[in-house]
Amino acid sequence: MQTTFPIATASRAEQLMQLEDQYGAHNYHPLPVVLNRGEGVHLWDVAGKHYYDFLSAYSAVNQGHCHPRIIGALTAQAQQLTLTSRAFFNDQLGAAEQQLCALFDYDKALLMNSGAEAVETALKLARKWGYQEKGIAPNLARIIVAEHNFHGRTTGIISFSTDGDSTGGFGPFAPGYQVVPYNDIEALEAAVREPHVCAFMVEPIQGEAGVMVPAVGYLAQAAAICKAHNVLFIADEIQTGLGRTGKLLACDHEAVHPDILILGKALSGGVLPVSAVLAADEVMLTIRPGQHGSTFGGNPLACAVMRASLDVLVEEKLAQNAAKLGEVFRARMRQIQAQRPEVVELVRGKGLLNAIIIRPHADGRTAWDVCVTLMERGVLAKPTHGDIIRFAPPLVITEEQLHEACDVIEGVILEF
Ligand code: IF1
Repeated sequence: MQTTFPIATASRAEQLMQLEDQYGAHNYHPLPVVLNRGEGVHLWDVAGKHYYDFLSAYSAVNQGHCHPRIIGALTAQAQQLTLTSRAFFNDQLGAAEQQLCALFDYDKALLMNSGAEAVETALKLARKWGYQEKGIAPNLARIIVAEHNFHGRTTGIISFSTDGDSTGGFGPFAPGYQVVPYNDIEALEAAVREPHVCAFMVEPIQGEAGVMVPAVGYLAQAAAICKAHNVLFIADEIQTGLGRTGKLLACDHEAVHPDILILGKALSGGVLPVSAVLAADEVMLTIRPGQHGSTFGGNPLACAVMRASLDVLVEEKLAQNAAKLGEVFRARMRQIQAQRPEVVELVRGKGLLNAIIIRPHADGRTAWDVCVTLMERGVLAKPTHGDIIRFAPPLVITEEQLHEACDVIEGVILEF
């Protein structure tokens, strides 16, 4: 037996980061913080230091970390039954599907796991509908998507990505997609006229692109144009849904009812990968037994967790809190921008999905450096595209906590 005596006094955090670096694939570049506990809006690192979470695992923990009611549902169901496969019925799935359909006003729900799987499911449904209902000739169906989209990482989905990092070195790509500029109604109208088009898929606010909020009316007009041309309107609300933007769905801001709705992330309160696709019978029933599925999709554990997660969203009025505190947050950020316009170029967002654009400092420091200083002062946020910082705390945050975090952000930016 070999006993090791550490000579260098690397901290536990440094050792853990080194371990990931050595044994994990290098497909991420995290901020140097090692977390081991979460509760509501709070996170703690391995040294016990406290942080406010302003990323919420990319909006998967809208209900806050380790929500007692969701963890209660998880542990109770985990001791009862976790997975049966869809070869058999289970006593959790039907009620979970019913709750989804009632809450979002659809005929049917199809449960998957990751967001990307739900997107793939929606694309398959749209094609099937295109051939069976719209009468598109075999293998010619086309799906319109928006420039700068982010819908996931599968080879199918990256086939219509316009981001070089997502696509570079991963070809060949699947045909059948057409990219139009985001927030451009004329371009969409020209594209959907083509008779082989079965669907238009869009993020109501583009998350990865940097929280791009389209013009008021874009979603409603896009949905109307799709309807006029017998094209399905697919909303990817994986990131924007479930209260994040101040309504249950971002589409609700424009009273749009997508033909296919895609949900993920906060559907489980960040506890398990749970995603769902919702549609009317006319669309959903085009897929027959054996034509699509998943080993874990709709498992009893996921269903129990999802039901508790939806209950928490509704009963704790998290969308309302996001709407109210989003206004407070943007007002604070605009005050900071007014004081330091040479640092903060722009503030944008809806509800508690917001971003600020940081002008790079003459000495070369960027949004990354702002995030590192924020981290040192106890606020965790993620830089993206070099100059954008996304701020998206759990929706359970209180006004007092929000102001406390804004004070930190203000201090860091005023000193930048
Ligand atoms: C990563 C961003 C967020 C999504 C929308 C589908 C998916 C996502 C609108 C796929 C996932 C993620 C995945 C994560 C980073 C992330 C992200 F920075 F890319 F934009 F959230 F802000 N549709 N978004 O946002 O869902 O399969 O991951 O469950 O590193 O890939 P998934």
